[in-house]
Amino acid sequence: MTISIYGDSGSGSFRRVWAAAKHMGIQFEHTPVDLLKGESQATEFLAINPIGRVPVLVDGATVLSEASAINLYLAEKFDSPLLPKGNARYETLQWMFWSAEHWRVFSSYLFNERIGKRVMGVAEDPTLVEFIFTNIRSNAAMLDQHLAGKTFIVGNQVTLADFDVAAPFSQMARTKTPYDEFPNIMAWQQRLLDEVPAWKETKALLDDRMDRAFAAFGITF
Ligand SMILES: N[C@@H](CCC(=O)N[C@@H](CS)C(=O)NCC(=O)O)C(=O)O
Repeated sequence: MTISIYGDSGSGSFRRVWAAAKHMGIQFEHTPVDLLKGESQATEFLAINPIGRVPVLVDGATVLSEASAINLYLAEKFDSPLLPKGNARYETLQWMFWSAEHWRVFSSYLFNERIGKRVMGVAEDPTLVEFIFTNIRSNAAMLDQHLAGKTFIVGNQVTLADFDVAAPFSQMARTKTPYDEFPNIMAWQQRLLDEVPAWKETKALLDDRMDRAFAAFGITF
């Protein structure tokens, strides 16, 4: 039975699953959902995922949303080292939870403020952007320290934590987030691009999708 993953190739959340599934060598079908055409809110899509967001995985009777949950499902199903055994598993989960609650959340708000509002022709709120940047910088300072002398987030092997924590880099060129103030973070991000072909490949596809889609609105970055 073919695994289907629903998503828009411009979505950083979809990219987490897309890249992890490719990295694990899983055969799957990509079912496109065009977010800019509002397809995530269409009745047919809401019937699959009432939350109205991508990615969504359909594997027979299993229907899952939330990229981290999908990645955990796939890593367990295919017994992938992306979800290590022993204490490293709980460290991986620790960073995935941290990423959701304290890290990616600010990049999502920033994307809405900087890009979403631009599409709607509304000015960004500088106070809100300042608040977001303050939070990103304080979290990035801690992450930068954690990464000093380390190859990846957990130990010296790629795990699902790397995909979850690296996700905000998907939109960095467009949101102009100041991750470049943090040398260990930048070195780790480059290492992921150099050593994880699926991360590099999905970056190129995501950038292409975003650049073309926004050019249609007369927006360049
Ligand atoms: N917490 C979710 C976030 C999913 C999400 O926000 N997806 C966005 C694209 S990156 C989406 O589908 N937005 C469509 C909408 O809000 O209608 C996850 O990690 O999968």
